[in-house]
Amino acid sequence: MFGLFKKFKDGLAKTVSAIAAKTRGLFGGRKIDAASLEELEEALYTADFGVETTNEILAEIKQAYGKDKELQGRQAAHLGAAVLKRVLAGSEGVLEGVTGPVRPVAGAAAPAAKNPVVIAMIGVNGSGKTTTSAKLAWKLKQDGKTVTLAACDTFRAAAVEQLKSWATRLELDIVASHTGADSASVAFDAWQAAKSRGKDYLIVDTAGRLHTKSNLMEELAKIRRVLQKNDPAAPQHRWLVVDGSLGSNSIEQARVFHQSFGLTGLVVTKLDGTSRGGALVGIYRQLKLPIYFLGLGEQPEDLQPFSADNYAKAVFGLD
Ligand SMILES: Nc1nc2c(ncn2[C@@H]2O[C@H](COP(=O)(O)OP(=O)(O)OP(=O)(O)O)[C@@H](O)[C@H]2O)c(=O)[nH]1
Ligand SMILES: [Mg+2]
Repeated sequence: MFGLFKKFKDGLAKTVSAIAAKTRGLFGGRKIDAASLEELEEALYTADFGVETTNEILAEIKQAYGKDKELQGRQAAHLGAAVLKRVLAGSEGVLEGVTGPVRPVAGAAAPAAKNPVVIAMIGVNGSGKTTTSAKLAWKLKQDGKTVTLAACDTFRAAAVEQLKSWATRLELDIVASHTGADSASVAFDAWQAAKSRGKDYLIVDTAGRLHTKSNLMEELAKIRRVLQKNDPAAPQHRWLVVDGSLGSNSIEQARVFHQSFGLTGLVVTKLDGTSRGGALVGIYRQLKLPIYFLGLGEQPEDLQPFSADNYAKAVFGLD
């Protein structure tokens, strides 16, 4: 648990230091006063927590300060973290086998005809889909699961190579075709391969697309329809991979993807590279989609299951 929390703390360091820089060590031991409340408000805006969440955090701390003029910064930090956890209630996506229950007992008869659970990664260009697909496949493998990757970004030259090179590096199973191939038929073939190889998961990496381009959004729908020929339930997971450094600008984009594709969850990437790590709270508030993973760096182990508790504590410098 400690290791996991450290990942959150390190990964959110830029957001945390943006807050610390504005609050002059408030959470390190100062007493609360009118000036520090203003500093905190500004810091929360800067970190992109948004009006609603910022107001709720401040209201809670002001109320406590109204009752106790000796209120310490550290107590305020606990109050702030509690508000975040309350706002984020229900936000933790749990992918079975990664953060929770698991593999049948060795020797027990496995269901012969099980279908792979399909996770489709979708999102705008450069949000982190390919990297997340590879990292997640690696994580599942570490967890004792079997996985096939489907290289369905046949659009951009080098996209297939990018996923293949991750697969080689991390020794992952992959189904790929050539640039320009029909992405839906790659998805179909990959599903068949995953099924015949008895894999637990199929992770489908798709091409980046702008939510405003209807022909490209239609291509996603086609991937889904074709997968459904194999299994009407597929793809069980339809995750929007959101670039966390874009802050709250991602909300509108997420809404459009959700409308046209029926998202089931989110992955927020690149949080290690931004001081706007508060944005995921606004994204969750607006969409109420569970957040499955956070991208907290470029290494495979930097993809971490989302924990509201660790996130809230990291933001307020608690441990
Ligand atoms: N620091 C950091 N970089 C990341 C993270 N996730 C992805 N990246 C980087 O972001 C860049 C884009 O990632 P990709 O996985 O290629 O993004 P994509 O969504 O597949 O891009 P397209 O296929 O072009 O739409 C790469 O340089 C990644 O290494 C993260 O969590 N932290
Ligand atoms: Mg990609």
